[in-house]
Amino acid sequence: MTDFAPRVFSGIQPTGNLHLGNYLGAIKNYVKLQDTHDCIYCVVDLHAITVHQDPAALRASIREVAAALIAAGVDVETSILFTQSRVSAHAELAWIFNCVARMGWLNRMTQFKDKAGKHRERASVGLYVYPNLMAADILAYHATHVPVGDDQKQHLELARDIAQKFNNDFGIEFFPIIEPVIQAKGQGARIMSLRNGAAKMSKSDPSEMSRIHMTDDADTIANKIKKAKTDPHPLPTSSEGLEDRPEARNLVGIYSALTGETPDDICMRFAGQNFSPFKSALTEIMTEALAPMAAEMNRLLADQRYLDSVLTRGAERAAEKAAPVLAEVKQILGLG
Ligand code: AQP
Repeated sequence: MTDFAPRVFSGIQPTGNLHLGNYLGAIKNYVKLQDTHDCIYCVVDLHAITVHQDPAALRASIREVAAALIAAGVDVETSILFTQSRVSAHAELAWIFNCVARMGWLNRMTQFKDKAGKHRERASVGLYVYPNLMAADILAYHATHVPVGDDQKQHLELARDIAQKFNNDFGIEFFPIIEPVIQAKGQGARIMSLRNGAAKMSKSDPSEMSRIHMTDDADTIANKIKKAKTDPHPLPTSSEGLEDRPEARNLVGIYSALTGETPDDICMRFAGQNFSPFKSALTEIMTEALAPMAAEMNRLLADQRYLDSVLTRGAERAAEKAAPVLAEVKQILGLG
């Protein structure tokens, strides 16, 4: 088996409303992985347009994602931060992968079913083939590790299938087999809505009370946590007691992801009490974690020229890395 140099790639859609789930599920890992890996982070605007976007809002959201990543600790000198549509290798390789992936594979993607819902016939073709573009994003850089939330696991398995089929079809070991990097279960892998413990915290939830935004101030965080759905029972003595209590489990999971304490230790500390003291403590640690990032994000957002220059330089560096991979793919296929 060929040894591929470890390299991280991950992307975030500029669709507004960046939230605590994006931070704890993905961005926190982006920062950590920089210590050990060569990292490439991408604002995936071509993914965003699989559903209609207002052009001005999209432009603003691209800068918002860049500001969030820098504020969270992505170092734009060592890591690469750029916008997907500025590097044409993504779209070119995605077309090639449209010809590698099988219809049956895409038909199994649960995110397409969830997002298209009852209106499948009216969904864009882009939304359907979105996982092929995601595979291209990663494999254009021969990336080996992909930090994502648990919801992206199925798409990463598809990217592995595409890499494997391409390698098998041409009898070579050209693409690496990707490893997902996902937070521990119950500690950030899947943060749920504050209003419904069965639904993922999501940018597109119509209720702002369902999510904590990365830019929420202390009062807004306090209000959202105070109103977060719970149940009438006291907190249990161990995490086993959270099993059939999705809202309580979610809040303990958020606490755990923010502090690094285990859910068992957290339960033990608040055991037998109602949610009020726990919610106060959670509000405090959440504000402590998010406030400095929000302040830095706002500072960066006021300096659009700086953000645009980071993204332009990032695109140049990314294009340099993707070009030889795409050229080799074309050679392998017999194109040109
Ligand atoms: N609730 C979540 N818990 C943990 N991780 C999450 N991620 C998203 N939601 C959660 C992770 O954040 C990264 C960026 O996600 P994205 O913006 O590219 O797309 P998404 O998964 O579609 O995000 P949303 O918020 O759920 O948007 P909508 O509402 O449009 O579907 C990814 O690594 C994702 O796993």
